[in-house]
Amino acid sequence: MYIQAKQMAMLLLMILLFLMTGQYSEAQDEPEEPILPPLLLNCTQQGLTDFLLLRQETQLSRISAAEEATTKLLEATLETLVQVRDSLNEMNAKMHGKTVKNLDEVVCHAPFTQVGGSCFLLALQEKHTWASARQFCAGYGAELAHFSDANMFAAILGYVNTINFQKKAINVWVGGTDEAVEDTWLWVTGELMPRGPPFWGTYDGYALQPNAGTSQNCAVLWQHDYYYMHDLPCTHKCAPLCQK
Ligand SMILES: [Ca+2]
Repeated sequence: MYIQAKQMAMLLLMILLFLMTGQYSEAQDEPEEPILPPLLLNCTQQGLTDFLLLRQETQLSRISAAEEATTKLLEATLETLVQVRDSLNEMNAKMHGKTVKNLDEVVCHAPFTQVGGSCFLLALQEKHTWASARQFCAGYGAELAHFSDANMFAAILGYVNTINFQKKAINVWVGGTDEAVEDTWLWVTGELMPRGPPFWGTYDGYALQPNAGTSQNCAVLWQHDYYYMHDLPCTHKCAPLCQK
């Protein structure tokens, strides 16, 4: 026991001297060489690994921060674009509403009546040839009626039926003719007239108008066919439907 204690005291003394002098080296402490060098190597690798990991973490952190900033920028841009889109939609709706409102605000002076955004006059008491009816309208600064929109045509039929509520057998001149070139029907504006239904009617339910060749070159709203258009000799006497 005494020897072992003495040996232990010597060992402790050596360790103490080693710690105090700081003279330890791989060459000087041969007994511990097998243990310490690997530990030193491991520490060096661990330190390098830690350093690389730390650097990667820093880089990842920076990338993450940059991505977060980019995401916030994209979100802000998206929000701005949504606001721009909504503003454009709102402006478009306002412009559309203004256009419709303007159509409703068309002012027609008597004896003209506002129909579908234009001013019309059906002179039910007047009886004219087609050319004379056109002159009659010109006296009001107007033209014989011309239309290519089914909604406008429906509005005109409603107006004609309102004026002729007594359902007198009176036909109504509109501003269409194929006098210049047979079967090329033009409005007085020079525009091509629409063909077929719902504008043109039928004779006896099967003969689609116009169908009378060169003998009939002027367009009329024919009362016997619910005022659908028919061709008629331009010399017939009918009531003018003026538009301006
Ligand atoms: Ca004709």
